[in-house]
Amino acid sequence: MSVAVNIPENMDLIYKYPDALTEVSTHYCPGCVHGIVHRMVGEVIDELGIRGQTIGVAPVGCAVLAYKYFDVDFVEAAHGRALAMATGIKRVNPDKVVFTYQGDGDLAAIGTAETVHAANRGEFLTTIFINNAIYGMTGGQMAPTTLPGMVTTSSPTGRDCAVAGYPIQMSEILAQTAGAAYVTREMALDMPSIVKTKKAIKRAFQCQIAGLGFACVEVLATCPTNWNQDPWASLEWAKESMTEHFPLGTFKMTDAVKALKWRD
Ligand SMILES: Cc1ncc(C[n+]2csc(CCOP(=O)(O)OP(=O)(O)O)c2C)c(N)n1
Ligand code: SF4
Repeated sequence: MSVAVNIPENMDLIYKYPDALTEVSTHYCPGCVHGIVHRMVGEVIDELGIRGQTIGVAPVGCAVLAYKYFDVDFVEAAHGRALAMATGIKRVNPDKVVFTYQGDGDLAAIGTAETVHAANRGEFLTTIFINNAIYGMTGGQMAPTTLPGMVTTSSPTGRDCAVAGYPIQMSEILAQTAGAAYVTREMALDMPSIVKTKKAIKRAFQCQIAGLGFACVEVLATCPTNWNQDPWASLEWAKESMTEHFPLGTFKMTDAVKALKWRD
């Protein structure tokens, strides 16, 4: 949906609301990164001119209402099943561009099997994986990605890795699968990283359009509400603490993906 803007004759419009997003306020908390990543995905869909052929799959988690925020066809998957549903959609509609948008509870806990096998099968799908190290929607319980010692509502004395295991590194795991073509971990915590993450998201969509295999962009994000931090503090904390356990970087980029001419 386009937002009407009156531009004076001597000026050009250089920045506008993405057509691929609906003109509604989101329910996300102040300082939440979900809205920023929605915007990036919307801009990428616009820039690639694929709005009419894109189908999104929403998770269960705080992004459960993603279908309301994107002006593209969308379906809602059961918790963790987004990549199973996306697989079916893409296989019967190979001409469509299908993406999933998932949190760490959805993708890396209940949906681990669906995620690993979709990557291993090399499904022609794009996954946007928001890692905020916690279950946001349900009140801040420990996720598989929760940092060692991190206090959550279900680990009130801090995550004890001897009992609860260690923060699971999904990008490193997915990069080991034969079917993955492009796997990268980025963050959306300041302007430079937001610009870089948008480029990665664009590559992940282009990877699918070129039929090169499974692509996943993990985005380190915040959950100020359940971290009990103000938005600014949460950005700094994420940059310092999350990157220690989740190093940024591209873990897999096949030669075919490298050879693509990126339209950044
Ligand atoms: C089968 C099933 N199990 C558990 C739940 C409860 N549940 C809803 S959202 C969620 C976790 C969400 O966390 P995450 O995926 O990290 O997303 P966030 O809210 O942090 O963006 C859980 C456990 C559910 N809805 N369905
Ligand atoms: S609970 Fe956390 S992840 Fe959910 S909208 Fe609020 S800040 Fe974002």
